[in-house]
Amino acid sequence: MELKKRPVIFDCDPGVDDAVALFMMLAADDQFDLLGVCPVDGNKSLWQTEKNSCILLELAGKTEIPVFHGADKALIAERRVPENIHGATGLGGVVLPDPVKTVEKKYAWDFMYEMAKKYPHELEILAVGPYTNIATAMLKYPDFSSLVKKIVIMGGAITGGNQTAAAEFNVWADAWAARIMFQSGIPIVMIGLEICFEGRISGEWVKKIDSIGGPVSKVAAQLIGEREVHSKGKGAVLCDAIAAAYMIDPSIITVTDEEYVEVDVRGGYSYGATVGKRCGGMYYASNVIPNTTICWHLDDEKFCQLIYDSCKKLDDQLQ
Ligand SMILES: [Ca+2]
Repeated sequence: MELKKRPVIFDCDPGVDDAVALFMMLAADDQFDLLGVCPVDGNKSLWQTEKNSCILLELAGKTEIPVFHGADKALIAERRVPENIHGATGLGGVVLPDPVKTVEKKYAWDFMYEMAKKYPHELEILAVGPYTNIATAMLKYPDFSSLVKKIVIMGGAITGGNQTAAAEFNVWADAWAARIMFQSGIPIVMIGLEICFEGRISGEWVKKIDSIGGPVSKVAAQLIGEREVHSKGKGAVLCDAIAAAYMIDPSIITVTDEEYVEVDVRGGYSYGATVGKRCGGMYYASNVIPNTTICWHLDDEKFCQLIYDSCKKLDDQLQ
């Protein structure tokens, strides 16, 4: 008997690491029913993240998966422009043809709500860009949060940010949206910056992925390889791919804890910081209910193997 697949939406801003995360989710088609891709303004402008989503789905031969029209700016704040670490197009130095595939007319938040109603208490969201689409669904549809099973995010940082000293990019880019999401009551699994810097992809792994030889593997190897070259031998960091890895095989994550996370939206130096309160245990707050599972450590070898296997599977499917 075929096991029931987990319904999931991929919310993203591709983005080099978003691209690899998407490949991983597409390859896990025995486990997931990937209902749709919801790009958002983030690493690049919305039109570019939408275009990149279509390009990547075409490359992987998964054009049947719809892409929905997302938010082109943050909920309240001015658009916050990121550092240019994903290259001019968001996909590093990778050059691919313009897509034939087009974006659906439906908005991402309306699609998310429809799917939450269709799969009550089953729908999972993997969110690896700013959380504007998700927060919009929460604001527009008051019962949305009660219907979603879980949100796995790449975002946040407990011990210091990357965009600012306090804030990680995805949260900083739309801190109000992040705050609404963390306070929604939906269980959140957080792949924060701390674990991202643990997941390192070496030059050896890049060569192995490249040697698979298919179109997906070649692109993945180039995307990861460009990061690896600049890592001074430490290995490429690919944050969003760790969030996808958690979805596919949570055993890759070796240490977690439960915390109550709040987002600072007051402005000033700590704007966009995710402040965690540890729950349970002797020295931790005992009177707060955790809203977030924070992932702290991972099995790096298993993580790299999963990226390799995912690329290989997609290329095998293309043959
Ligand atoms: Ca991203």
